[in-house]
Amino acid sequence: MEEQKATNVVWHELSVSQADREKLRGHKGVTLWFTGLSASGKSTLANAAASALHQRGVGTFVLDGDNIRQGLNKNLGFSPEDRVENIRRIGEVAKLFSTAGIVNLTAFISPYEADRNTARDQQPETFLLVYCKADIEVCESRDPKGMYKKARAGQIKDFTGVNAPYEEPSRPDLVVDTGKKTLEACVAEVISLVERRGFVKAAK
Ligand code: ADX
Repeated sequence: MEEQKATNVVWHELSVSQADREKLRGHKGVTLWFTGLSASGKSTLANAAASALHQRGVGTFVLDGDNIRQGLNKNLGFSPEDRVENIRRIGEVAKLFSTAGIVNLTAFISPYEADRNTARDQQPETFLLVYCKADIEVCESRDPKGMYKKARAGQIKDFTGVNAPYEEPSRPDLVVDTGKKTLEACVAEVISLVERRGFVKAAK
């Protein structure tokens, strides 16, 4: 965890509480943290699940690695230290969204178990880890951005799965077989998880 640099800062209680916001919306805020290799289907699944929930009147927001790395985290690369900071910041942003009463879906490789645990510790009651499990061969055959090809050719260093590690989650809340199952089946599993855990009411 980052050290606290600023001194003389005092926490302000907000006048509208998380419970107030959740009552207004009719559902709770939660982070669905998708982890998995590049091209395992994290963004696709997060977006499809967000669309399905949105259609039911649930407030959603997708935080996506490739997008966040062009804004908030544009000063970070892919060294182990930068990936740690990437995930720490996203964890804090995700927590803000949960506090705001939004179902937020994060799509980051987040290759390190310790960092995912940090993100969970930032909001233990409102954090669900979804492992998008797809073999590297499947991800590599998809290769939508041509990244694996470049990495194999030595043009990208520290590329997850090729020359940088991916640590499989030891205690995910859900494992989705995004390598073999259809998108619809994967979405249904994600929706079922948020319903089962009581964040969103089951569809009538
Ligand atoms: S994370 O490891 O820090 O969680 P993040 O999800 O933000 O990664 O970014 C991954 C995306 O950045 C990939 O989908 C890919 O398009 C791109 N990328 C560029 N270089 C790399 C690299 N060395 N390793 C992994 N992904 C990379």
